Amino acid sequence: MPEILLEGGSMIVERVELRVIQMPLKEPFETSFGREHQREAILVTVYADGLEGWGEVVASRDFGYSYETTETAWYVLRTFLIPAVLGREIPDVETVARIGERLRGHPMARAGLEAAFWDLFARQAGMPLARYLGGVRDRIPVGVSIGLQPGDAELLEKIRGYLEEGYRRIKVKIKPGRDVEMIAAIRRAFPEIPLMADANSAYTLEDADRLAALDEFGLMMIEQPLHWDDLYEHALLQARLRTPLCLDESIHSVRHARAALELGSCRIINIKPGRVGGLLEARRIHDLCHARGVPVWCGGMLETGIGRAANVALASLPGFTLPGDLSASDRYYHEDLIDPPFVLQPDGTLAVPTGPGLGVAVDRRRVDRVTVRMEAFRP
Ligand code: OSB
Ligand code: MG
Repeated sequence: MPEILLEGGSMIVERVELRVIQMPLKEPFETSFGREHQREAILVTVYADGLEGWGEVVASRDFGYSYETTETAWYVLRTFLIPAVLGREIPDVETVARIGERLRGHPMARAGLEAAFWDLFARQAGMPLARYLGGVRDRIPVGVSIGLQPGDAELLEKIRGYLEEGYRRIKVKIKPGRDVEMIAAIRRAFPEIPLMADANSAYTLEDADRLAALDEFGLMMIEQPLHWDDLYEHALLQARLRTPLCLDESIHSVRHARAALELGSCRIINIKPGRVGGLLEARRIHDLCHARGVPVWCGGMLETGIGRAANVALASLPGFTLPGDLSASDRYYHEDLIDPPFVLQPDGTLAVPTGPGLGVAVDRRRVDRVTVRMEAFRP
């Protein structure tokens, strides 16, 4: 009997592991919705076809950015998603995405599982994930997202440090009371730098005049000023601003993206695979925007190197024309989970890994050290 080769990437899922990890951040990260001292996340490992694939679930311990938390994602993964793939023959990533779509929500849980399959299928094909996705870049221009600081002096100091390291654009967090005067102070110190502000839904339409006062500072964009699932009021606001709006929280799918562009809710989109249910939907949003000439960039959720590697691969697609929130490993963590870590290149870029799949080696000893909960699933 000739050996039966499973062609076209089909694979049978032999085992899945979930781990909750807790990674101490080098410094706390504060936004308008809260302050994080350590990054809690779930790592998903899928074993199939003699290979392993890794994905990161970017939900946090607390809600705030979205309704998903580590606990809700763990529940959804172990109760619905893992049983749907375990022991089954999976022909392609689209199948995993379709299973996830039946949930009508919980995008971060779905995206973490889907990412592990992207890693697996790209490895099986012997290709770097970036190329497997259709990426064209080998270096990704990156920026840095700076959390709210105790005062302007601390913020200016941080900005100076990151610019010296070579970051290509600076994003600062704003909220009522820490906006116009703070941005004015930044512009006095750094008149020319590519600068943007992210409000994480801290404002309402009643603040439109205050937000319009930001027009004079030449910001690249204002990210997500209004309610986290709103498109209509952002359209009303955009009509009153010269500065482009960029949506983050409000874009959950390619349908939302299309609606936002048709309504004029934004002129730029921040794409995060976790927020939209996975890399497949992220790529659909990219394709839509690319076809319409709308710039996109890859957002971040303080990922470890595992989630970062997937984001870097995504950002290698041709429409990612703006620097992403994809900073080097040492901007977040003393020690990343991958070896080697992501390092900022002298030209302000991250190099796209060239090995198969995510193209980064997961350091299992480090993963073990930060794991606080683990469960393995077999058929
Ligand atoms: O709104 O983009 C955001 C981090 C956690 C949750 C939401 C956001 C962020 C960031 C940091 O801005 C991006 C990064 O460097 O990973
Ligand atoms: Mg944001």
